[in-house]
Amino acid sequence: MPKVISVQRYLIGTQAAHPEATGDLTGLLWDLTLAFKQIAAKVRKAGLLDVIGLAGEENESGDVVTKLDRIAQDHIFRMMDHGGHLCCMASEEEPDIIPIPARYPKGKYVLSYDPLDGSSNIDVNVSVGTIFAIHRRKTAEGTDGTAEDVLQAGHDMVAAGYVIYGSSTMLVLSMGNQVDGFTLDPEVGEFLLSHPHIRIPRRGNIYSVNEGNHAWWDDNTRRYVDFIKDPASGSYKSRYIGSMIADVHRTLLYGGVFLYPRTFKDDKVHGEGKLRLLYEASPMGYIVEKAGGIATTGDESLLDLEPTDLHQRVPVAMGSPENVNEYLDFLHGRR
Ligand code: AFP
Repeated sequence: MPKVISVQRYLIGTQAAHPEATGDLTGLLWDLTLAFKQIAAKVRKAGLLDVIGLAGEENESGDVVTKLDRIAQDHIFRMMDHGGHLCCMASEEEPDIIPIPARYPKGKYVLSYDPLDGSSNIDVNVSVGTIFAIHRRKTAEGTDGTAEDVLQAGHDMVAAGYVIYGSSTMLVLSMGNQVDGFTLDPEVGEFLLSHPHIRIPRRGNIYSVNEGNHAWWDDNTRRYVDFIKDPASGSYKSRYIGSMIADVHRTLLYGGVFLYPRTFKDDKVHGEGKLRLLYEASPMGYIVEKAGGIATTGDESLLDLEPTDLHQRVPVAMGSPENVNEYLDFLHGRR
Protein backbone atom coordinates (compact mmCIF):
# COMPACT_ATOMS: atom_id res chain seq x y z
CA MET A 1 0.00 0.00 0.00
CA PRO A 2 1.38 3.49 -0.86
CA LYS A 3 2.00 5.84 2.03
CA VAL A 4 -0.64 8.52 2.65
CA ILE A 5 0.92 12.00 2.80
CA SER A 6 -1.27 14.97 3.62
CA VAL A 7 -0.40 18.41 2.26
CA GLN A 8 0.27 19.46 5.84
CA ARG A 9 2.89 16.73 6.32
CA TYR A 10 4.34 17.52 2.90
CA LEU A 11 4.74 21.20 3.79
CA ILE A 12 6.32 20.42 7.15
CA GLY A 13 8.67 17.94 5.45
CA THR A 14 9.66 20.51 2.83
CA GLN A 15 10.34 23.08 5.54
CA ALA A 16 12.50 20.62 7.48
CA ALA A 17 14.70 20.23 4.38
CA HIS A 18 15.50 23.96 4.63
CA PRO A 19 17.07 24.60 8.04
CA GLU A 20 17.05 28.35 7.37
CA ALA A 21 13.26 28.38 6.93
CA THR A 22 11.23 30.24 9.53
CA GLY A 23 7.94 28.47 8.84
CA ASP A 24 6.40 31.57 7.28
CA LEU A 25 5.96 30.06 3.83
CA THR A 26 4.63 26.83 5.34
CA GLY A 27 2.08 28.82 7.34
CA LEU A 28 1.10 30.88 4.31
CA LEU A 29 0.55 27.80 2.13
CA TRP A 30 -1.29 26.03 4.89
CA ASP A 31 -3.70 28.98 5.24
CA LEU A 32 -4.15 29.01 1.46
CA THR A 33 -5.11 25.34 1.35
CA LEU A 34 -7.87 26.08 3.84
CA ALA A 35 -9.22 28.81 1.56
CA PHE A 36 -9.10 26.34 -1.37
CA LYS A 37 -11.19 23.85 0.60
CA GLN A 38 -13.74 26.54 1.34
CA ILE A 39 -13.90 27.54 -2.32
CA ALA A 40 -14.18 23.88 -3.40
CA ALA A 41 -17.19 23.50 -1.11
CA LYS A 42 -18.84 26.56 -2.68
CA VAL A 43 -18.05 25.50 -6.25
CA ARG A 44 -19.75 22.18 -5.57
CA LYS A 45 -22.92 24.15 -4.80
CA ALA A 46 -22.57 26.42 -7.84
CA GLY A 47 -25.76 25.25 -9.52
CA LEU A 48 -27.67 26.13 -6.38
CA LEU A 49 -26.41 29.71 -6.16
CA ASP A 50 -29.64 31.26 -7.32
CA VAL A 51 -31.69 28.86 -5.24
CA ILE A 52 -30.10 29.04 -1.82
CA GLY A 53 -27.65 31.94 -1.98
CA LEU A 54 -24.23 31.34 -0.55
CA ALA A 55 -22.64 34.09 1.45
CA GLY A 56 -25.31 35.31 3.82
CA GLU A 57 -26.64 37.51 1.04
CA GLU A 58 -30.31 38.26 0.64
CA ASN A 59 -32.28 35.72 -1.24
CA GLU A 60 -35.79 34.85 -2.44
CA SER A 61 -37.35 37.82 -4.17
CA GLY A 62 -35.22 40.90 -3.65
CA ASP A 63 -32.13 38.76 -3.67
CA VAL A 64 -28.61 39.86 -4.39
CA VAL A 65 -26.63 36.68 -4.91
CA THR A 66 -22.90 37.13 -4.86
CA LYS A 67 -21.16 35.67 -7.89
CA LEU A 68 -18.88 32.77 -7.22
CA ASP A 69 -15.73 34.59 -8.29
CA ARG A 70 -16.49 37.29 -5.71
CA ILE A 71 -17.11 34.64 -3.09
CA ALA A 72 -13.78 32.99 -3.92
CA GLN A 73 -12.09 36.41 -3.69
CA ASP A 74 -13.58 37.00 -0.23
CA HIS A 75 -12.54 33.57 1.02
CA ILE A 76 -8.93 34.08 0.04
CA PHE A 77 -8.78 37.63 1.37
CA ARG A 78 -10.39 36.72 4.69
CA MET A 79 -8.11 33.73 5.14
CA MET A 80 -4.92 35.55 4.21
CA ASP A 81 -5.18 39.12 5.52
CA HIS A 82 -4.35 38.45 9.18
CA GLY A 83 -1.80 35.61 9.23
CA GLY A 84 1.23 37.90 9.36
CA HIS A 85 2.78 36.24 6.32
CA LEU A 86 1.84 38.80 3.65
CA CYS A 87 2.66 42.46 3.06
CA CYS A 88 -0.05 42.85 0.38
CA MET A 89 -1.97 40.92 -2.26
CA ALA A 90 -3.08 41.36 -5.87
CA SER A 91 -6.12 39.71 -7.42
CA GLU A 92 -7.81 39.45 -10.76
CA GLU A 93 -10.93 40.66 -8.97
CA GLU A 94 -9.45 43.93 -7.65
CA PRO A 95 -8.21 46.86 -9.74
CA ASP A 96 -5.48 47.86 -7.29
CA ILE A 97 -3.07 46.27 -4.82
CA ILE A 98 -4.93 44.83 -1.83
CA PRO A 99 -3.35 46.16 1.36
CA ILE A 100 -3.13 44.21 4.60
CA PRO A 101 -5.47 45.98 7.08
CA ALA A 102 -3.61 48.35 9.42
CA ARG A 103 -4.48 46.28 12.51
CA TYR A 104 -2.59 43.19 11.29
CA PRO A 105 1.15 42.58 11.08
CA LYS A 106 2.82 42.83 7.66
CA GLY A 107 4.78 39.79 6.55
CA LYS A 108 7.54 39.09 4.10
CA TYR A 109 5.59 37.60 1.19
CA VAL A 110 3.26 38.82 -1.57
CA LEU A 111 0.34 36.76 -2.87
CA SER A 112 -1.01 37.30 -6.41
CA TYR A 113 -4.00 35.25 -7.48
CA ASP A 114 -6.90 34.66 -9.76
CA PRO A 115 -9.56 33.44 -7.32
CA LEU A 116 -11.72 31.69 -9.92
CA ASP A 117 -10.23 31.37 -13.37
CA GLY A 118 -12.63 30.25 -16.09
CA SER A 119 -15.62 31.49 -14.13
CA SER A 120 -17.62 32.22 -17.29
CA ASN A 121 -17.82 28.40 -17.58
CA ILE A 122 -19.40 27.86 -14.18
CA ASP A 123 -22.97 27.89 -15.38
CA VAL A 124 -22.25 24.95 -17.69
CA ASN A 125 -20.44 22.87 -15.09
CA VAL A 126 -17.00 23.10 -16.64
CA SER A 127 -13.87 22.90 -14.47
CA VAL A 128 -12.66 26.16 -13.00
CA GLY A 129 -9.73 26.89 -10.75
CA THR A 130 -7.69 29.16 -8.52
CA ILE A 131 -4.19 30.22 -9.61
CA PHE A 132 -1.64 31.69 -7.21
CA ALA A 133 1.90 33.08 -7.17
CA ILE A 134 4.02 33.88 -4.12
CA HIS A 135 6.98 36.27 -4.17
CA ARG A 136 9.23 37.41 -1.38
CA ARG A 137 8.75 41.14 -0.79
CA LYS A 138 11.39 43.60 -1.96
CA THR A 139 10.65 46.51 0.36
CA ALA A 140 11.51 46.70 4.07
CA GLU A 141 9.84 44.18 6.36
CA GLY A 142 7.07 45.39 8.64
CA THR A 143 5.87 48.08 6.21
CA ASP A 144 2.93 48.07 3.80
CA GLY A 145 3.60 46.25 0.53
CA THR A 146 3.90 48.32 -2.66
CA ALA A 147 3.81 47.86 -6.43
CA GLU A 148 7.53 47.08 -6.29
CA ASP A 149 6.74 43.99 -4.20
CA VAL A 150 3.95 42.82 -6.49
CA LEU A 151 5.38 43.48 -9.93
CA GLN A 152 8.06 40.79 -9.96
CA ALA A 153 9.09 38.35 -12.65
CA GLY A 154 7.96 34.74 -12.56
CA HIS A 155 11.44 33.33 -12.02
CA ASP A 156 11.54 35.14 -8.66
CA MET A 157 8.54 33.27 -7.28
CA VAL A 158 9.16 31.19 -4.19
CA ALA A 159 6.08 29.06 -4.84
CA ALA A 160 3.18 28.90 -7.26
CA GLY A 161 0.37 26.60 -8.16
CA TYR A 162 -3.25 26.11 -8.94
CA VAL A 163 -6.30 24.30 -7.73
CA ILE A 164 -8.62 22.75 -10.25
CA TYR A 165 -12.21 22.25 -9.16
CA GLY A 166 -13.11 19.43 -11.55
CA SER A 167 -14.40 15.91 -11.23
CA SER A 168 -12.16 15.97 -8.17
CA THR A 169 -10.44 18.94 -6.55
CA MET A 170 -6.72 18.95 -7.11
CA LEU A 171 -3.92 21.21 -5.88
CA VAL A 172 -0.79 21.36 -8.04
CA LEU A 173 2.12 23.05 -6.29
CA SER A 174 5.76 23.85 -6.82
CA MET A 175 8.08 25.41 -4.30
CA GLY A 176 10.85 25.64 -6.86
CA ASN A 177 12.27 22.15 -7.08
CA GLN A 178 9.57 19.87 -8.39
CA VAL A 179 5.84 19.80 -9.06
CA ASP A 180 3.52 17.75 -6.88
CA GLY A 181 -0.22 17.19 -7.08
CA PHE A 182 -2.64 16.63 -4.21
CA THR A 183 -6.22 15.46 -4.50
CA LEU A 184 -8.81 16.59 -1.98
CA ASP A 185 -10.32 13.62 -0.20
CA PRO A 186 -13.84 14.96 0.29
CA GLU A 187 -14.59 12.49 3.07
CA VAL A 188 -11.84 13.66 5.38
CA GLY A 189 -11.46 17.18 3.94
CA GLU A 190 -7.73 16.89 3.32
CA PHE A 191 -5.46 17.26 0.29
CA LEU A 192 -3.49 14.03 -0.10
CA LEU A 193 -0.40 13.60 -2.27
CA SER A 194 -1.71 11.78 -5.34
CA HIS A 195 0.64 12.91 -8.15
CA PRO A 196 4.21 13.14 -6.79
CA HIS A 197 6.91 14.63 -8.98
CA ILE A 198 4.85 15.48 -12.07
CA ARG A 199 6.88 15.62 -15.31
CA ILE A 200 5.35 16.86 -18.54
CA PRO A 201 5.85 14.49 -21.53
CA ARG A 202 8.56 15.71 -23.90
CA ARG A 203 6.05 15.66 -26.72
CA GLY A 204 2.30 15.25 -26.92
CA ASN A 205 -0.31 15.03 -29.63
CA ILE A 206 -2.89 17.45 -28.24
CA TYR A 207 -3.09 21.10 -29.24
CA SER A 208 -5.26 23.51 -27.33
CA VAL A 209 -6.17 26.90 -28.75
CA ASN A 210 -9.32 28.90 -29.44
CA GLU A 211 -9.60 28.24 -33.18
CA GLY A 212 -12.47 30.69 -33.39
CA ASN A 213 -9.69 33.28 -33.45
CA HIS A 214 -7.96 31.71 -36.48
CA ALA A 215 -8.72 34.70 -38.69
CA TRP A 216 -7.22 37.09 -36.10
CA TRP A 217 -3.89 35.35 -35.51
CA ASP A 218 -0.59 36.31 -37.11
CA ASP A 219 0.27 34.36 -40.29
CA ASN A 220 2.92 32.20 -38.64
CA THR A 221 0.60 30.99 -35.89
CA ARG A 222 -1.94 30.16 -38.58
CA ARG A 223 0.70 28.23 -40.53
CA TYR A 224 1.63 26.26 -37.39
CA VAL A 225 -1.93 25.24 -36.60
CA ASP A 226 -2.52 24.34 -40.25
CA PHE A 227 0.67 22.25 -40.12
CA ILE A 228 -0.37 20.19 -37.08
CA LYS A 229 -3.80 19.62 -38.60
CA ASP A 230 -2.20 18.15 -41.70
CA PRO A 231 -2.37 14.33 -41.40
CA ALA A 232 1.23 14.21 -42.62
CA SER A 233 2.27 15.82 -39.29
CA GLY A 234 0.88 12.93 -37.22
CA SER A 235 -2.47 12.52 -35.59
CA TYR A 236 -3.05 15.52 -33.40
CA LYS A 237 -6.17 15.97 -31.31
CA SER A 238 -7.73 19.33 -30.63
CA ARG A 239 -8.96 19.99 -27.09
CA TYR A 240 -10.05 23.42 -25.89
CA ILE A 241 -12.10 23.90 -22.76
CA GLY A 242 -11.77 27.66 -22.50
CA SER A 243 -10.70 27.42 -18.88
CA MET A 244 -6.93 27.89 -18.84
CA ILE A 245 -6.50 25.92 -15.69
CA ALA A 246 -8.19 22.86 -17.18
CA ASP A 247 -6.46 23.18 -20.55
CA VAL A 248 -3.01 23.60 -18.99
CA HIS A 249 -3.63 20.85 -16.42
CA ARG A 250 -4.41 18.42 -19.23
CA THR A 251 -1.35 19.62 -21.16
CA LEU A 252 0.81 19.06 -18.06
CA LEU A 253 -0.35 15.48 -17.63
CA TYR A 254 -0.80 14.35 -21.24
CA GLY A 255 1.63 16.64 -23.07
CA GLY A 256 1.08 18.83 -26.11
CA VAL A 257 0.77 22.57 -26.48
CA PHE A 258 -1.52 25.26 -25.09
CA LEU A 259 -1.65 28.56 -26.99
CA TYR A 260 -3.29 31.91 -26.49
CA PRO A 261 -1.56 34.03 -29.13
CA ARG A 262 -2.04 37.70 -29.92
CA THR A 263 -5.20 38.40 -31.87
CA PHE A 264 -5.42 41.31 -34.28
CA LYS A 265 -9.09 42.19 -34.35
CA ASP A 266 -10.33 45.59 -35.37
CA ASP A 267 -11.03 46.49 -31.77
CA LYS A 268 -7.45 45.37 -30.80
CA VAL A 269 -8.84 44.06 -27.51
CA HIS A 270 -6.36 41.21 -27.31
CA GLY A 271 -3.50 42.76 -29.22
CA GLU A 272 -1.26 41.62 -26.37
CA GLY A 273 -3.02 38.30 -25.91
CA LYS A 274 -5.85 37.74 -23.48
CA LEU A 275 -4.27 36.08 -20.48
CA ARG A 276 -2.97 38.08 -17.54
CA LEU A 277 0.73 37.82 -16.80
CA LEU A 278 0.88 38.17 -13.03
CA TYR A 279 -1.73 35.73 -11.81
CA GLU A 280 -2.49 33.52 -14.82
CA ALA A 281 0.33 33.08 -17.31
CA SER A 282 3.29 33.45 -14.99
CA PRO A 283 2.28 30.97 -12.23
CA MET A 284 0.94 28.43 -14.74
CA GLY A 285 4.17 28.86 -16.71
CA TYR A 286 6.19 28.32 -13.52
CA ILE A 287 4.46 24.98 -12.95
CA VAL A 288 4.94 23.92 -16.57
CA GLU A 289 8.64 24.84 -16.52
CA LYS A 290 9.32 23.19 -13.16
CA ALA A 291 7.74 20.05 -14.64
CA GLY A 292 10.18 20.14 -17.58
CA GLY A 293 8.09 22.10 -20.10
CA ILE A 294 8.44 25.50 -21.75
CA ALA A 295 6.35 28.62 -21.12
CA THR A 296 6.90 31.59 -23.40
CA THR A 297 5.28 34.69 -24.79
CA GLY A 298 6.66 33.66 -28.18
CA ASP A 299 9.46 36.19 -27.84
CA GLU A 300 10.80 35.48 -24.37
CA SER A 301 10.33 33.18 -21.41
CA LEU A 302 7.15 34.02 -19.55
CA LEU A 303 9.12 33.78 -16.33
CA ASP A 304 11.63 36.46 -17.40
CA LEU A 305 8.99 39.06 -18.07
CA GLU A 306 8.70 41.75 -15.37
CA PRO A 307 5.10 42.93 -15.13
CA THR A 308 4.63 46.65 -15.54
CA ASP A 309 1.00 46.57 -14.57
CA LEU A 310 -1.08 44.38 -12.23
CA HIS A 311 -3.45 43.33 -15.01
CA GLN A 312 -1.03 43.25 -17.94
CA ARG A 313 -1.92 40.77 -20.70
CA VAL A 314 0.55 38.59 -22.58
CA PRO A 315 0.49 36.12 -25.46
CA VAL A 316 1.11 32.59 -24.20
CA ALA A 317 2.51 29.32 -25.52
CA MET A 318 3.25 26.57 -23.02
CA GLY A 319 3.54 22.83 -22.84
CA SER A 320 5.82 19.97 -23.88
CA PRO A 321 9.27 21.21 -24.91
CA GLU A 322 9.26 19.64 -28.37
CA ASN A 323 5.81 20.99 -29.23
CA VAL A 324 6.53 24.49 -27.97
CA ASN A 325 9.88 24.62 -29.77
CA GLU A 326 8.15 23.54 -32.96
CA TYR A 327 5.63 26.36 -32.54
CA LEU A 328 8.48 28.84 -31.97
CA ASP A 329 10.16 27.65 -35.18
CA PHE A 330 7.00 28.53 -37.09
CA LEU A 331 6.42 31.75 -35.20
CA HIS A 332 9.88 33.03 -36.04
CA GLY A 333 9.76 31.88 -39.64
CA ARG A 334 12.42 29.18 -39.26
CA ARG A 335 9.98 26.69 -40.76
P1 AFP B 1 -13.06 33.72 -17.69
O1 AFP B 1 -12.47 33.64 -16.28
O2 AFP B 1 -13.71 35.03 -18.01
O3 AFP B 1 -13.95 32.54 -17.99
O4 AFP B 1 -11.81 33.65 -18.71
C1 AFP B 1 -11.07 32.49 -18.75
C2 AFP B 1 -9.77 32.77 -19.44
O5 AFP B 1 -9.10 33.86 -18.86
C3 AFP B 1 -8.84 31.54 -19.42
O6 AFP B 1 -9.07 30.68 -18.35
C4 AFP B 1 -9.12 30.87 -20.74
O7 AFP B 1 -8.03 30.13 -21.22
C5 AFP B 1 -9.45 32.03 -21.66
O8 AFP B 1 -9.98 33.05 -20.82
C6 AFP B 1 -10.45 31.66 -22.71
O9 AFP B 1 -10.60 32.73 -23.57
P2 AFP B 1 -11.45 32.62 -24.95
O10 AFP B 1 -12.88 32.46 -24.52
O11 AFP B 1 -11.18 33.89 -25.65
O12 AFP B 1 -10.93 31.40 -25.68
